[in-house]
Order: sequence, then structure tokens, then C-alpha cells
Amino acid sequence: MATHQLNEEDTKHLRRVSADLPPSPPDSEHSDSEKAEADTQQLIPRPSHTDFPLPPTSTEPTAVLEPDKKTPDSWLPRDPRLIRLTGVHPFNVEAPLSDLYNEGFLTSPELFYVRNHGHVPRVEEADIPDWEFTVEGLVENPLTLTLRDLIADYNNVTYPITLVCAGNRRKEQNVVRKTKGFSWGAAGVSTALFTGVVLGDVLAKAKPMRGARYVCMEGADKLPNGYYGTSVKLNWAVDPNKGMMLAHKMNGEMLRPDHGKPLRVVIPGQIGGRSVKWLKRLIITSEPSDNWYHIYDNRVLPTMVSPEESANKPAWWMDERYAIYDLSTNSAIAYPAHEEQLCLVGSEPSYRVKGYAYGGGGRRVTRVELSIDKGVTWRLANIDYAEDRYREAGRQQLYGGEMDLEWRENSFCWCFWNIDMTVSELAASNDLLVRAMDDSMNLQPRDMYWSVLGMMNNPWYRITISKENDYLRFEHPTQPALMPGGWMERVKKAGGNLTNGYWGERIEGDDATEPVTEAAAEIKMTKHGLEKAITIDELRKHDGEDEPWFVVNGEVYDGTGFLKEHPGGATSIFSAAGLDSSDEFLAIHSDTAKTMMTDYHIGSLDDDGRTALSTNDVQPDPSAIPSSKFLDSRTWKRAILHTKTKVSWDTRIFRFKLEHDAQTLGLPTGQHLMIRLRDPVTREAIIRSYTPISETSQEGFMDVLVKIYFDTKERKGGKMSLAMDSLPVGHFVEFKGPIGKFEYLGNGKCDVNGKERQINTLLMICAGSGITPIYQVFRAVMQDREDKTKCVVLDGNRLVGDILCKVDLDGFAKDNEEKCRLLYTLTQAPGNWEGLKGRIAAPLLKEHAVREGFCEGEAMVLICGPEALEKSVHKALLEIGWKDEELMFF
Ligand SMILES: Nc1nc2c(c(=O)[nH]1)N[C@H]1C(S)=C(S)[C@@H](COP(=O)(O)O)O[C@H]1N2
Ligand SMILES: [Mo]
Repeated sequence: MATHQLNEEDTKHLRRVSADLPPSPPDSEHSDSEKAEADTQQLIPRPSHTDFPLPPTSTEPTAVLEPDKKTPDSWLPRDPRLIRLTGVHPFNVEAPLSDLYNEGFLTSPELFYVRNHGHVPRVEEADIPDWEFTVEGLVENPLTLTLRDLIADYNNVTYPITLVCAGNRRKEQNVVRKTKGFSWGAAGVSTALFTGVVLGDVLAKAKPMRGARYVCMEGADKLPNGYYGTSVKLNWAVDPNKGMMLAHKMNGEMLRPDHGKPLRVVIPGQIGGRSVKWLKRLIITSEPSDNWYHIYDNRVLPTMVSPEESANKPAWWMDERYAIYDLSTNSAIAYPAHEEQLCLVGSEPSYRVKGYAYGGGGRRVTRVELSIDKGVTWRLANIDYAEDRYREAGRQQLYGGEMDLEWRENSFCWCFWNIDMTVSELAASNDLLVRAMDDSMNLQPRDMYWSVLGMMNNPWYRITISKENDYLRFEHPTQPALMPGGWMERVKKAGGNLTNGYWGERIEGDDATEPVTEAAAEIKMTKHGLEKAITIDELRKHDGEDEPWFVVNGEVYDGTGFLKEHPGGATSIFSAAGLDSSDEFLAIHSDTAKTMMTDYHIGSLDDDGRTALSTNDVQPDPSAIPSSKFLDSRTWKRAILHTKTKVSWDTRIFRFKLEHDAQTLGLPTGQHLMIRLRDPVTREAIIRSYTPISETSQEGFMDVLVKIYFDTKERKGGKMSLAMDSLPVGHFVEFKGPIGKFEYLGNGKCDVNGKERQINTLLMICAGSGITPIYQVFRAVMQDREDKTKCVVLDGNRLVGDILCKVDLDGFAKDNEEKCRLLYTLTQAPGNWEGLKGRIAAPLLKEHAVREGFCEGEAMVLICGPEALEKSVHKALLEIGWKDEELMFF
């Protein structure tokens, strides 16, 4: 431990004499993986003192990619090879597994996986030396340091460190049962040489006080739930063996923006989520971080806790026992690659199987084993620990930091392994399995431990082998993101139970019925026995109003049959035609609606079609001339949150900027739009429909009035409204529309589900925020002097203060006494209240929603409120004598 502590003299000397090595050596060695093989295959002489891996040749991307142009990261060039795991934004990516492995032990920054919870904070070149961060909390000597001070006043060190996202290999969990996390393949792992200052040295300067136990860290990225932050234990942070550092360089160059430029924490051996990027604050505390992302991210809850249970009981998240720190032992096969083919005729007699492995908490991988008989017998693979070569190199200067791993026993990097197998034994087997063990004998399990966030997935990595004519074909378990492929999906589709202990295969002699799995509990929306493959071209022929087809979870449905009955109106089906509408469909529909889908199921989209659709989730061509109307019924469009105005304690007006100043929203009066937000951590889509309150002719922006349903002791708050409330200004939201089966055309003319109708009276019944669609129509009638339509508004609320848009409503009513009656009713009316009292129910309706006096079709009732209210109003109105055709529920 003492060996790494250099005395003053030493460091001064080192700093003076040592020049930085160049970022990449001239035409550097052969790829590291090749070298790994050479090392382990034969006895080779001890490497010379500088024979440790240096970074592969790297080219910093210079072009901003098309998809990024419409996001807050539109200034940031990136590598197009990276696979996007969460649509376009935020940027969460992994390299194709073969590309990652081919890079060798060190990964170039442009291919290094990225996990961003939101936009990337931007720092100007000139401001980098002045980047400030603080050390505060339970310290005797609080510090505010600039990056310049940090680099100049402290010793700099350089170490190779592997970072791994806790979600690495999560796609496998998602295939078994959907978790709340997005689908990482097996390339959520990368290694670099990090240069920076030992965290303990900075903490020592700040002098933690008695009682201090945790180091909380916070980044500069403001997210919907605050700045990203988390914590680790203080006693780890001050332990030189743990290697924690504040890094400013990666592979010898300044950190790239996606990786925390200009300063990040690097916590070796632990899940990547603890390594806070764009570091602004270190806060020393007596308790673990209370940051939202510390609590609701990076945990492995017990396997029986379902997504619903975890959402309903926050206590599961608060339990620090389920927080994860050290990585779990893991390994994966890189070669054979997914869909690699091996020709049986004329090929080499043996094949070299290769891959990576890593341990957690600095524990070394001590064995990697492979099986070709389903885990009955195992063979030892050769392991190459490139990290050892840095150890053997002794003390070196590298990239302006001291590199000295000789004294440190920990292994903080991945290792590469390989094993030769004969082609004939591969041909005789159905699968190839790998597992690793560390020096605490932690062995990767056979079975998956499923959990709500799908983290730390590390069962044996299995690839299947199938024989096709003269070829062997290999399949990995999954493909990252929404990309189809992999044996897991295939087995699941064929009805196999992936959790039966045999990877979903039927075992001979086992004719017991399959255990009931969670998947079986999902509502079946497909037609039994229907096996029809549909191509993307066939689907695209049905993207109009004639026989609209749409896709949910890869299955194709014909919407023609329910154009008339669909509660969302025919437009919502037309707008899904030819597209993948899984998100919207699943978010909005009830189990009953889902069951009805079997009747409309007409086939399954083939694999090429699925790929084509899944990569379709990009924004429309940004070079196209922006249209005069913002809304597009067929694609989600983004608008940036411009301002938030607090109207009352629980109501806000959100103003969104449209694409350009002359653009209007494009929402017909009486119609709605859908808003889509993604839960910043779980990436789960939340979709609700709203009616903006800004005028339809408004240019450049729109206003949406939202009532926030906060959590109370009795019940959970509203997912959507809480997510909206926590949105930072500058963040985008997605919109799609218009939807709805009612449109007010003016002068009493209405369009109801495609049919025009002439009325002379509108009765409008609403409660709470149900006023917003009503308000649109009401305002249109009131503002038009020519429009003689009579309006009666019955608006129910609890307190006077709860009445939304009251000033505007009153203003319109006052100017239009001849055609308008505005009735408010309160359930908790104050003493001096002159309006109606009581809830909107039969007695009130009998008095104010009289049917008598109207001829057939002369009047319409528009109703908008909570479901329970709509139901009771419906019943009461029918009793009063209204007909269903005269009622319109929003
Ligand atoms: N400030 C900040 N730090 C962050 C994150 C983030 O979104 N914001 N993501 C974390 C997660 S979950 C991981 S896995 C790593 C990823 O580091 P990388 O993007 O450099 O690979 O950064 C961590 N640090
Ligand atoms: Mo992560």
C-alpha cells in the first residue's frame, strides 16, 4: 500500500523528466486479441518494460449525425457504428460486439459504450481550465477547485480501467420478461487508460469529519428528476487499493463530451453508474445519496418484485441492501459472432472460440470454462490478463500521470480468453456455453436472476449451433436494442419456456406440462394457429385510409373492422397505418381491448420487416422544409419546453416552442394530441392525450395546461403529470396528433366521426382539468360574432381556487350573454358563493341539462372528466332523455 505513495522529491523528478507518450504508438502492434492468443498459446519471454497495450488508433468523429441534429446534443459529432439503444435521444449506445472485441484490450473513445440519462452538458474549450467543482458537506476544509488547480496541485496517475454498465446483457432479461430497462446486448463494457487524480488525495485535503461515511457525487446534467448523482462509501474512496479517481483524460486525450468532458469520477470494479460524469459536486455525508437516480436506478430488487409492485411500494427502492456496487462476475463469447457461418468442407480442423470476462470489486477472473454438452462437462480456456503487463512494467509516466500498478493486487480490467475446439466437435453439439469464476470462487450461475431493472445479468453465455447443409450457423442469445434475432427470441416464439433450466428446449422424456410462466399471463393478442409472414412492402401498401394495417409487437393487425367503433376515432387508426404503434397501443389500451385484437390479427411481420420498422424510429428528414403545421398524425414530433408557469399550487402551464416562429400547431378545434414522455430511468413510454389551451392560430408555440397529481398518503400520484412537472426547461417532449372523433367546424357545424352535423346548442359538462377540450370549443364559439350557437357550460370543482381558466371563461361569458350560460358548481363552496353547490350528478343534471325543447339532433352534449364522472353522467343523461348519438365523451 505504501509503495504507491511517492515522496515529494520523487514526483517532482518524475514530472520534470517524463514526456508524454503519444496517444497511439506509430503503427501500433497487432490487434490485442491476436496478441492475447500468442501469449497464451506458447511460452513467451517476459515482456519488456513498455510492452503493455496502448490505445488503438482513434479518429475523433467530426460530423454531427443526422439523428442527433434535432436533439439537445445537436452540436456533438459521434461515431455512426454505435448501436442506439433508446431511440435517438438520450444517447445510449454500444458498439457491435465484434467491433468492440476487435479493438483489443483498450477501446477507442468513439466506440466506448455510452450511458447518458439526458443531454450532454457542453463546455467551451476556453472554459475547460476554469471548470469548477466543490468538495462540501461533512468536511473541515470545504474546497472549490478548478480543473486547472486539480491538475497542477495534485499528483496525476494513469490506470487502465474497465467500465461496465449494470445493464450489460439486459436484453436477455427482457426477452424472458420485460424489465423496466432498455435492451443492452453484451457490449455495454469498455476499457480505457484514465488519467486523473486519486480521489482519496482530494478528500484528504478536505478533511472529512467524524461521522462522515459517504461520498455523494453530482454531475452537471440536469435531468427530469434533478442532477444525476449517486454515492459510494467514504472508506472505499480513501482506500488506495480501490483506485477511485477524478479523471480528465481517456487514452491520453481530453475526455470526449459523451464520457464526461472535462471531468468525471472513475470507480473501478463497480457498476458504471457510480462513475459520475461532468462532475460538479462531491458531498461528504453520513447517509447514502438521496439523489433520485441513486434510489431508483442501479438496484437489483428481489426477483419476486414485479414492475407494478415496485411502482406501488417505494419502500423497495429505499432499501440500501438492494443497491449494487461491485460488478458481478461475467463473461461473453465474441467469436463465433452472431450469425457467423463456418463451412464444414475444406475449413481448418479447429476453430478458436474467443471472448471476454470480468470480475467485480477488483477480484480477478481465475478461470473461464466452456461446455459443449449443456454444462455436464467443462474445459478450461486460456486467459490473457493484459492488465498484468502494466503491472510488470513497473513505474512509468504515461499521459502526464504516473502509471504504477506493480504494488496493487486488484484486477480492474476485463480479460480475454480463448480456446480451440475441433470443428467436428462443434458440429456434433447444439450449443456452446461459457462461464467465469473469480478469485472468491464467485461462479456465474446457470439460471438467470430476473429483476425489475434487469441489472447485473450474468448467467452462462450461450450460443446455439445449427447445421445447415455444409455450414455451421451460430446464434447469440439476443441482439441489442429492438433488433430482432438470437436464439432466445426464436425459442420463445416457438412456445419454449426460457426459464425451464434448459434454455427453453424440451428435454427428452420430460412430458410434464410446462410450468405457467409470467409470459403466459400476458394478454394474448394473436390469432391461434395463424402463421402468416407479412413483408414490409405488403404492410406499406396499407398505410392509408383504405384498409389501414398497423403493427403491435411485430404482429400485424387490420384496423378496417373497427374504424367506426374505435373510441379514439378513425383518425387514430389512420395515423398508425403502416407503422409500429406498440408504444401507443400498449400504453393506452385496457386488457379487454387487447383481447379483442385477436379478431383483427392477420399475420406476423417478417424479420426484415421488423428490422426496417425498428430502425424507423428516427425523426423525419431534418433537411426537409419544416411545414407550416407542427402536428403530424403519423410521427412523433419534438418540441422543447420553453417555460413553465405556475397557475396554482397544483396546476402549471407548459409552453413548448414549435419548430419555427411562423408555425401553427395544426390542431382542429375539439381535437386532442398525444404527449409522449419517457421515464428517464426505465425508458418506459408514458402517453396521455391533452388539449392545449393556446389558440389554434397561435404561431411559434403552444401552451398546455396540466394539473399535477401529486403523491398522497392514500395513493400514488399521476405518472404523466409528475413526469411533466419534473421536466427541466430546455428538455424536449414528443407530440403526435390530432386525434379525436369530434371537430367543431364553426357556426354550429360539427364533424362527428367523419359525419357532418348541424346543431344550435352545445351543452358542455366537465370537471377539473376536463375543462381543457371544452374550453377550446367554447372559446371558438364565443370569439366568432357570426356564430349563434348557444353554449351551456357546467363546470364542477371542489374549491373556487380549483376552477381552471376561470378568468378567461368569465370574460367570454360576460361578452356573450345572449348565447352563453356559464355554471360553476363546487363541492366545498365558501359561505359567500353564488354559484351552484354539489357534485355533477343526476339532481344537478335534471335541472341544468334538460333535453326537452330540442328537436332531434339540434343539440349535443360534450362531456370531459374522470372516468367515474363520465360514467355517472352518461347514466343520468340517458335517464333525462338524451340519446347516445347526442353525447360526445372526450
Ligand atoms: N452525470 C452523469 N454521470 C453518469 C451517467 C449520467 O447519465 N450522468 N450515467 C452513468 C452510467 S449508468 C454509466 S454506465 C456510466 C457510463 O459511462 P460512459 O458513458 O462514459 O461509458 O456513466 C455514469 N455516470
Ligand atoms: Mo449504467
